[in-house]
Amino acid sequence: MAHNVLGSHVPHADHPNSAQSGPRLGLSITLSHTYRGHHMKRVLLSALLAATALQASAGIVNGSFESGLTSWTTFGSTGVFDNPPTSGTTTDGFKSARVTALFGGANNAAGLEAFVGVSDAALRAIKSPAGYTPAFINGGAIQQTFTVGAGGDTLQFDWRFATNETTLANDFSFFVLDGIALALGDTGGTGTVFGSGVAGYTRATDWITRTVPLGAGSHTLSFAALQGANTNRESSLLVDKVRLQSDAAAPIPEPVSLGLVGLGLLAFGCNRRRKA
Ligand SMILES: [Ca+2]
Ligand SMILES: [Ca+2]
Repeated sequence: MAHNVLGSHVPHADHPNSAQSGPRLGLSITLSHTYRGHHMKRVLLSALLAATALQASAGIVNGSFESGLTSWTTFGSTGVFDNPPTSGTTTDGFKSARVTALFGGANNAAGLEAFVGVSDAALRAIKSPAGYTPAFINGGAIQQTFTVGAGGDTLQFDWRFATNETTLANDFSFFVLDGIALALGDTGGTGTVFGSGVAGYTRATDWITRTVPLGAGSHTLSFAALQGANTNRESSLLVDKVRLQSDAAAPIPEPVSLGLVGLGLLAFGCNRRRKA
Protein backbone atom coordinates (compact mmCIF):
# COMPACT_ATOMS: atom_id res chain seq x y z
CA MET A 1 0.00 0.00 0.00
CA ALA A 2 2.88 2.31 0.75
CA HIS A 3 3.98 1.82 -2.82
CA ASN A 4 0.58 2.91 -4.10
CA VAL A 5 0.55 6.07 -2.00
CA LEU A 6 4.06 7.03 -3.04
CA GLY A 7 3.55 6.11 -6.67
CA SER A 8 0.29 7.94 -7.04
CA HIS A 9 1.44 11.38 -6.07
CA VAL A 10 5.07 11.52 -7.14
CA PRO A 11 4.08 12.18 -10.77
CA HIS A 12 2.03 15.13 -9.56
CA ALA A 13 5.03 16.46 -7.68
CA ASP A 14 7.00 16.22 -10.90
CA HIS A 15 4.59 18.54 -12.67
CA PRO A 16 5.81 22.13 -13.05
CA ASN A 17 2.62 23.46 -11.50
CA SER A 18 2.66 21.06 -8.56
CA ALA A 19 3.37 23.85 -6.11
CA GLN A 20 -0.12 25.13 -6.66
CA SER A 21 -2.33 22.04 -6.45
CA GLY A 22 -0.99 18.73 -7.72
CA PRO A 23 0.38 16.88 -4.68
CA ARG A 24 -2.52 17.78 -2.41
CA LEU A 25 -5.07 16.48 -4.87
CA GLY A 26 -3.19 13.24 -5.47
CA LEU A 27 -2.75 12.60 -1.76
CA SER A 28 -6.40 13.08 -0.85
CA ILE A 29 -7.73 10.85 -3.62
CA THR A 30 -5.38 8.01 -2.75
CA LEU A 31 -6.11 8.09 0.96
CA SER A 32 -9.85 8.25 0.34
CA HIS A 33 -9.62 4.98 -1.51
CA THR A 34 -7.29 3.46 1.05
CA TYR A 35 -9.09 4.09 4.33
CA ARG A 36 -12.64 4.50 5.51
CA GLY A 37 -14.12 5.45 8.89
CA HIS A 38 -15.30 8.60 10.58
CA HIS A 39 -11.90 9.59 11.98
CA MET A 40 -10.48 9.48 8.48
CA LYS A 41 -11.86 12.96 7.84
CA ARG A 42 -9.57 14.34 10.50
CA VAL A 43 -6.63 12.43 9.03
CA LEU A 44 -7.40 13.84 5.59
CA LEU A 45 -7.72 17.34 6.98
CA SER A 46 -4.33 16.95 8.66
CA ALA A 47 -2.87 15.76 5.39
CA LEU A 48 -4.18 18.75 3.47
CA LEU A 49 -3.04 21.22 6.13
CA ALA A 50 0.42 19.64 6.30
CA ALA A 51 0.89 19.78 2.54
CA THR A 52 -0.44 23.33 2.35
CA ALA A 53 1.84 24.56 5.13
CA LEU A 54 4.85 22.88 3.55
CA GLN A 55 4.29 24.60 0.22
CA ALA A 56 3.21 27.99 1.51
CA SER A 57 6.41 28.33 3.53
CA ALA A 58 8.65 27.66 0.51
CA GLY A 59 7.40 28.37 -2.96
CA ILE A 60 10.42 27.18 -4.96
CA VAL A 61 10.46 23.42 -5.54
CA ASN A 62 13.72 21.52 -6.13
CA GLY A 63 15.77 24.74 -5.99
CA SER A 64 18.92 22.77 -5.19
CA PHE A 65 18.44 20.52 -8.25
CA GLU A 66 19.07 17.37 -6.21
CA SER A 67 16.11 15.93 -8.18
CA GLY A 68 17.64 17.00 -11.50
CA LEU A 69 15.47 19.49 -13.37
CA THR A 70 12.22 18.17 -11.90
CA SER A 71 9.68 21.00 -11.41
CA TRP A 72 11.58 23.28 -13.85
CA THR A 73 10.54 23.76 -17.46
CA THR A 74 13.41 23.79 -19.94
CA PHE A 75 14.39 25.19 -23.34
CA GLY A 76 17.41 24.38 -25.49
CA SER A 77 20.53 22.85 -23.98
CA THR A 78 20.02 22.17 -20.26
CA GLY A 79 21.17 19.59 -17.74
CA VAL A 80 22.74 19.09 -14.32
CA PHE A 81 26.22 18.72 -13.00
CA ASP A 82 26.17 15.61 -10.82
CA ASN A 83 29.45 15.52 -8.91
CA PRO A 84 30.85 15.29 -5.37
CA PRO A 85 30.50 18.59 -3.47
CA THR A 86 34.27 19.08 -3.73
CA SER A 87 34.07 19.34 -7.52
CA GLY A 88 33.22 23.03 -7.47
CA THR A 89 30.02 22.50 -9.45
CA THR A 90 27.64 22.83 -6.47
CA THR A 91 27.09 24.95 -3.39
CA ASP A 92 24.46 22.67 -1.89
CA GLY A 93 24.34 18.89 -2.20
CA PHE A 94 25.64 16.98 -5.21
CA LYS A 95 23.86 18.61 -8.16
CA SER A 96 23.51 22.01 -9.79
CA ALA A 97 21.59 23.14 -12.85
CA ARG A 98 23.43 23.86 -16.09
CA VAL A 99 22.17 25.96 -19.02
CA THR A 100 24.48 26.05 -22.01
CA ALA A 101 25.26 28.23 -25.01
CA LEU A 102 26.03 25.17 -27.06
CA PHE A 103 29.06 24.46 -29.22
CA GLY A 104 27.76 24.40 -32.80
CA GLY A 105 24.13 24.52 -31.65
CA ALA A 106 21.28 25.40 -33.99
CA ASN A 107 20.00 28.96 -34.00
CA ASN A 108 17.34 29.02 -31.28
CA ALA A 109 17.90 32.53 -29.89
CA ALA A 110 14.48 33.85 -30.89
CA GLY A 111 12.80 30.84 -29.30
CA LEU A 112 14.81 31.30 -26.10
CA GLU A 113 13.84 34.98 -25.92
CA ALA A 114 10.17 33.98 -26.28
CA PHE A 115 10.57 31.25 -23.61
CA VAL A 116 11.99 33.61 -20.99
CA GLY A 117 9.71 36.47 -22.08
CA VAL A 118 12.19 39.20 -23.03
CA SER A 119 12.97 40.98 -26.31
CA ASP A 120 16.24 40.90 -28.22
CA ALA A 121 16.60 44.62 -27.49
CA ALA A 122 16.19 44.01 -23.75
CA LEU A 123 19.02 41.46 -23.82
CA ARG A 124 21.29 43.81 -25.80
CA ALA A 125 20.67 46.41 -23.12
CA ILE A 126 22.28 44.17 -20.47
CA LYS A 127 24.98 42.63 -22.71
CA SER A 128 28.58 43.71 -22.21
CA PRO A 129 30.28 45.53 -23.70
CA ALA A 130 27.72 48.20 -24.53
CA GLY A 131 26.85 48.36 -28.21
CA TYR A 132 27.40 44.66 -28.90
CA THR A 133 25.72 44.15 -32.28
CA PRO A 134 26.20 40.57 -33.62
CA ALA A 135 23.12 38.34 -33.65
CA PHE A 136 22.68 35.91 -30.76
CA ILE A 137 22.81 32.29 -31.89
CA ASN A 138 22.11 29.51 -29.42
CA GLY A 139 21.28 28.96 -25.78
CA GLY A 140 19.52 27.07 -23.01
CA ALA A 141 17.15 28.13 -20.23
CA ILE A 142 15.19 26.80 -17.25
CA GLN A 143 12.13 28.34 -15.64
CA GLN A 144 9.86 27.97 -12.63
CA THR A 145 6.81 29.91 -11.45
CA PHE A 146 6.27 30.12 -7.70
CA THR A 147 4.22 32.02 -5.16
CA VAL A 148 5.39 34.32 -2.37
CA GLY A 149 3.11 34.75 0.64
CA ALA A 150 1.81 37.95 2.23
CA GLY A 151 4.55 40.26 3.44
CA GLY A 152 6.94 39.36 0.62
CA ASP A 153 10.17 37.42 0.76
CA THR A 154 13.75 37.48 -0.50
CA LEU A 155 14.96 35.36 -3.41
CA GLN A 156 18.51 34.04 -3.24
CA PHE A 157 20.49 31.86 -5.61
CA ASP A 158 24.10 30.91 -6.28
CA TRP A 159 25.53 31.14 -9.82
CA ARG A 160 28.79 30.44 -11.56
CA PHE A 161 29.63 31.14 -15.21
CA ALA A 162 32.09 28.96 -17.13
CA THR A 163 33.34 29.41 -20.68
CA ASN A 164 35.73 28.17 -23.35
CA GLU A 165 35.46 31.44 -25.24
CA THR A 166 38.64 32.91 -26.65
CA THR A 167 36.81 35.76 -28.33
CA LEU A 168 35.73 37.53 -25.18
CA ALA A 169 32.46 39.46 -25.41
CA ASN A 170 30.58 36.75 -27.26
CA ASP A 171 28.75 34.58 -24.70
CA PHE A 172 26.79 35.66 -21.65
CA SER A 173 24.25 34.58 -19.08
CA PHE A 174 21.37 36.20 -17.26
CA PHE A 175 18.25 35.63 -15.22
CA VAL A 176 14.76 36.91 -15.94
CA LEU A 177 12.36 37.76 -13.13
CA ASP A 178 8.79 38.60 -14.12
CA GLY A 179 9.84 39.77 -17.58
CA ILE A 180 12.89 41.78 -16.47
CA ALA A 181 16.31 40.51 -17.65
CA LEU A 182 19.33 40.99 -15.37
CA ALA A 183 22.93 40.13 -16.29
CA LEU A 184 24.96 37.37 -14.63
CA GLY A 185 28.24 36.09 -16.09
CA ASP A 186 29.31 37.76 -19.35
CA THR A 187 32.50 37.10 -21.29
CA GLY A 188 32.48 40.76 -22.26
CA GLY A 189 31.68 41.99 -18.78
CA THR A 190 33.73 44.05 -16.42
CA GLY A 191 33.94 43.26 -12.74
CA THR A 192 33.80 39.51 -13.30
CA VAL A 193 37.03 37.69 -12.50
CA PHE A 194 37.65 34.61 -14.59
CA GLY A 195 39.88 31.86 -13.27
CA SER A 196 39.44 28.12 -13.65
CA GLY A 197 37.80 25.39 -11.61
CA VAL A 198 34.97 23.86 -13.64
CA ALA A 199 35.97 20.69 -15.51
CA GLY A 200 35.63 21.08 -19.26
CA TYR A 201 35.98 24.87 -19.27
CA THR A 202 39.07 27.06 -19.53
CA ARG A 203 37.65 29.96 -17.50
CA ALA A 204 35.03 30.27 -14.77
CA THR A 205 33.85 32.78 -12.21
CA ASP A 206 33.73 31.87 -8.55
CA TRP A 207 30.32 31.09 -7.07
CA ILE A 208 28.39 34.31 -6.50
CA THR A 209 25.21 34.71 -4.42
CA ARG A 210 22.50 36.99 -5.76
CA THR A 211 19.77 38.41 -3.53
CA VAL A 212 16.53 39.92 -4.85
CA PRO A 213 13.59 41.22 -2.77
CA LEU A 214 10.18 39.90 -3.84
CA GLY A 215 6.66 41.13 -3.22
CA ALA A 216 3.75 38.83 -2.45
CA GLY A 217 2.15 36.93 -5.31
CA SER A 218 3.17 34.82 -8.31
CA HIS A 219 6.68 35.16 -9.78
CA THR A 220 8.31 33.58 -12.83
CA LEU A 221 12.07 33.05 -12.68
CA SER A 222 14.31 31.93 -15.56
CA PHE A 223 18.04 31.30 -15.88
CA ALA A 224 19.69 31.33 -19.33
CA ALA A 225 22.97 31.30 -21.22
CA LEU A 226 23.18 32.62 -24.77
CA GLN A 227 25.77 32.28 -27.52
CA GLY A 228 27.10 35.41 -29.17
CA ALA A 229 28.33 35.82 -32.70
CA ASN A 230 30.48 32.73 -33.07
CA THR A 231 29.23 29.25 -32.26
CA ASN A 232 32.56 27.51 -31.86
CA ARG A 233 33.14 27.96 -28.12
CA GLU A 234 30.78 26.72 -25.42
CA SER A 235 29.74 28.56 -22.27
CA SER A 236 27.52 27.46 -19.37
CA LEU A 237 25.77 29.06 -16.45
CA LEU A 238 25.64 26.89 -13.31
CA VAL A 239 22.90 27.56 -10.75
CA ASP A 240 22.38 26.06 -7.29
CA LYS A 241 20.52 26.68 -4.04
CA VAL A 242 17.66 28.74 -5.46
CA ARG A 243 15.60 29.55 -2.38
CA LEU A 244 13.43 32.03 -0.56
CA GLN A 245 14.73 33.51 2.66
CA SER A 246 11.78 31.94 4.49
CA ASP A 247 13.09 28.54 3.35
CA ALA A 248 15.87 28.87 5.91
CA ALA A 249 13.29 28.15 8.61
CA ALA A 250 12.09 24.98 6.88
CA PRO A 251 13.59 22.25 4.69
CA ILE A 252 13.60 22.96 0.96
CA PRO A 253 10.64 20.97 -0.40
CA GLU A 254 12.27 18.46 -2.72
CA PRO A 255 9.60 16.32 -4.42
CA VAL A 256 10.68 13.32 -2.31
CA SER A 257 9.74 15.13 0.90
CA LEU A 258 6.11 15.06 -0.24
CA GLY A 259 6.47 11.30 -0.44
CA LEU A 260 7.67 11.26 3.16
CA VAL A 261 4.62 13.28 4.17
CA GLY A 262 2.47 10.63 2.51
CA LEU A 263 4.27 7.78 4.26
CA GLY A 264 4.02 9.56 7.59
CA LEU A 265 0.31 10.00 7.14
CA LEU A 266 -0.04 6.37 6.10
CA ALA A 267 1.65 5.28 9.34
CA PHE A 268 -0.54 7.67 11.29
CA GLY A 269 -3.64 6.23 9.63
CA CYS A 270 -2.60 2.65 10.46
CA ASN A 271 -2.10 3.53 14.11
CA ARG A 272 -5.46 5.17 14.27
CA ARG A 273 -7.08 2.07 12.80
CA ARG A 274 -5.47 -0.26 15.32
CA LYS A 275 -6.66 1.83 18.24
CA ALA A 276 -10.19 2.12 16.84
CA1 LIG B 1 22.41 21.35 -5.32
CA1 LIG C 1 30.72 31.09 -27.82
